[in-house]
Amino acid sequence: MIRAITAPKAASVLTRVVLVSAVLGGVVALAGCGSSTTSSTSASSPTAAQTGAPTVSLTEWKLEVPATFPASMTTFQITNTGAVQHELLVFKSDLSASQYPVDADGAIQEDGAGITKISDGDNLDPGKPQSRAIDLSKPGKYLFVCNLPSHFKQGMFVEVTIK
Ligand SMILES: [Cu+2]
Repeated sequence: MIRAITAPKAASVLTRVVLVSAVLGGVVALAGCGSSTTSSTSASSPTAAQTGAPTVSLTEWKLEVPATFPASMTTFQITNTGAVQHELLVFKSDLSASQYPVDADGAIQEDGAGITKISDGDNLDPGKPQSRAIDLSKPGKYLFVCNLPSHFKQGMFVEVTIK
């Protein structure tokens, strides 16, 4: 602060140069923008892939997530692109999905024998994304699943291996 006050002339010259550059730069940017609007519209919004966060996509009746990860504590971007509510649960277990304990309706018994629930969260309304840190620091087999009534039975799960 004090140093800036002792050199007002240098500062004002610099300011002018910066302003002129900004104006010129703005004109160039506008011109460039005008000529390329049609070709660049699809790349305008950053995706989760670009920011490095893995995504879990939920829809009827499918859950999409990469099947392997390196062991880590990872923040996932969870999206519901379907028309009804979904949820994301993560279990750790040596069992394969077909061996998970289920109730009479085919839903996973979330505190059943042989499986450990490591992540749960609010149900996701259609179009409402959720960001959640999930502890995948231990190597092994995991199940990413939507366990709303009948959703597991209809195939909303992915077996994930952490290495
Ligand atoms: Cu679901």
